[in-house]
Amino acid sequence: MSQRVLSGGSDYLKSGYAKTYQSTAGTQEAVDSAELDRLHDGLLRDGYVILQRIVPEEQIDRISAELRELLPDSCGRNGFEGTLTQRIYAVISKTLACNPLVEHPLVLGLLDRVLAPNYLLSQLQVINILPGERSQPLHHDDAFYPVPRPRPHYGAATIIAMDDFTADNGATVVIPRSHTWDGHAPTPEDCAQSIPVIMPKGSMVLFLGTLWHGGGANHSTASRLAVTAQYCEPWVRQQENFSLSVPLARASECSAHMQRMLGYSIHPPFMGMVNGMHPRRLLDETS
Ligand SMILES: O=C(O)CCC(=O)C(=O)O
Repeated sequence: MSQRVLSGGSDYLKSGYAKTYQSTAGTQEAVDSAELDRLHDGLLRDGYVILQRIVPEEQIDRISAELRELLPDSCGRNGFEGTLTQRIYAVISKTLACNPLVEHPLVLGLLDRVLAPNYLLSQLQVINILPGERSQPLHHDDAFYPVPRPRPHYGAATIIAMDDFTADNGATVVIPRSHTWDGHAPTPEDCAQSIPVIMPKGSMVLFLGTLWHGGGANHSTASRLAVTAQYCEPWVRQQENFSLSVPLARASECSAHMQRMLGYSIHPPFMGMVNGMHPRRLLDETS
């Protein structure tokens, strides 16, 4: 009896269900490819890159005003979330104000280069570090995928400054080039190499999931507001369960890029399918 074997190059493995619903991955507004090359080189070299003032100040102020209204009265539940840090979770179910930050063309352009097509949003949070907060334990974001380092990143993240990030108000701290490390945790000598990401509001830092970083201590008298979006490869589990946290009607209000990153997309041939079909069908059925 002759057995048939699925070939690695078969069209089935590449296209999956993407006939009616062609992927919109990589179709965002064009960005200057020379600028992308420069940023991409820096990202691969240092593990992070700062995108200076990429969101206009008026837009940041408008979004911040809305987010400040949504901040909870309570702070984090442990030293990692920060006992003097307010966090908004399930952001998309509460407001769409952060979506333009999540799908900024320059961010998607860079993610297109460091993650596979149809990468996903892994989580979206708002983080407000209050005066007196201690520094957050250093960590790397994809540490919960139990695959030993050194290894490629399984995700990437942005932290968007909604206030100026200064040396003393809780600016994110990074250890440059730590994305290439093996599995060791930062030593005191490594920690001495950490630097705060000082940037004006409207800027963001984009880093790979293997880069050691953390929220800084806030020694100032004002709070530090940030939006952070984490993205992941299309074949790992998202941290936020968007299928449950974002109702279909809400997802229908989002752009095609956001819908794709929330999970209305397929990683060929069929990761993400619903009832054997492309998940975008559900959005059509609700409209
Ligand atoms: O708030 C920050 O600057 C970093 C936060 C962070 O890395 C986290 O909560 O995982």
